[in-house]
Amino acid sequence: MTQPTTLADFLQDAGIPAALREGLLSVADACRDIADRVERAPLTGHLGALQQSNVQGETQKALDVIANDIFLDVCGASSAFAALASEEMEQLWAREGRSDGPYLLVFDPLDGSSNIEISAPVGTIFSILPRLDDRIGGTVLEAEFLQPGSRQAAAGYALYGAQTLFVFSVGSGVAGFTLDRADGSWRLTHPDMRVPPLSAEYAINAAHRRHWDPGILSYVEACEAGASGPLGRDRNMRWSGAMVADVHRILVRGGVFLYPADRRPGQAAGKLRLLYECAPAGWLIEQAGGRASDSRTAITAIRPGTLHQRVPIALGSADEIATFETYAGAED
Ligand code: AHM
Ligand code: MG
Repeated sequence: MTQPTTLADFLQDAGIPAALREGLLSVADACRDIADRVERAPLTGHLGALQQSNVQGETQKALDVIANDIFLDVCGASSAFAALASEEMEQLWAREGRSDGPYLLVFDPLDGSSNIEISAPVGTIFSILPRLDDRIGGTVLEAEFLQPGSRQAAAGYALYGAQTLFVFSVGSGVAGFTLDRADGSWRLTHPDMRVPPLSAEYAINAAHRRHWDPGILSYVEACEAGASGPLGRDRNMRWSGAMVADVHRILVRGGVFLYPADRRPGQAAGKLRLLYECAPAGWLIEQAGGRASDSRTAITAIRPGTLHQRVPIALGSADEIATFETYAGAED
């Protein structure tokens, strides 16, 4: 059997700017290194939590910090990027003398890291944003990162699961590559990924049901009612604990993923972060024919006010998100 196309060849043929190609290859290199560290974590003593928190007040795992450091080493050295920002760093990070990079990189280095010690899937999410021409060469300002998802030059994720995958878009569809451990190459295995329009699967952490607003509750009750309810179809629920794994399932098998706002302290805008979790995931789903919404507005239309802003999110098959909005968007 002929070997599938490599990531480098795919990017060469895609006709995208050389700097974007270089930036994407550096992200893929970082993800390959992270995959190795995730796989070897039980052998290297890196399964557990550290005695420290990140800017969100969440306990950091050893691998959260290791994965973040890999991004700084690998992508921080790429001439594509003038500065980086991540879930694990309170402020942006810029390497001295690299302000001429035309792009900014934002990322969640290890999404779903509570899955690490149970050997369940974890992932990396990233987004590449353009700098304005008249800013290139100047000191990077935080305000430059605060762009709506519709402005992304590229976005994607790596999934460290049964296989290691690298899935991304440069604004013309979504393609997925599998890591070939034999030679370390990424090979095109999922060309032109499209969200299937029909699916019977929904994903929400229903342990928080008592804190939901009425619109969320009535949508989930409609899902639970199955064929005899208003949505007219029996459903299954799936919740992986890592958004990357849920987004990947939706790209392959359809369905919806919900992380709504709720009435718990600190959850008034949900849990997930706009800039480096929801905007890239939402843009990918749109690129694959689906939709992502905060229940009224497209996720990719929302301009972040801060680096670590949270946003409620529903993403998945376009028709199902439209149905969800009729329940959740009509609540006040
Ligand atoms: P993290 O970036 O700190 O890992 O948090 C994000 C994760 C998502 O991957 C996942 O969908 C969600 O948090 C799970 O939250 P919960 O523990 O409320 O089920
Ligand atoms: Mg994380």
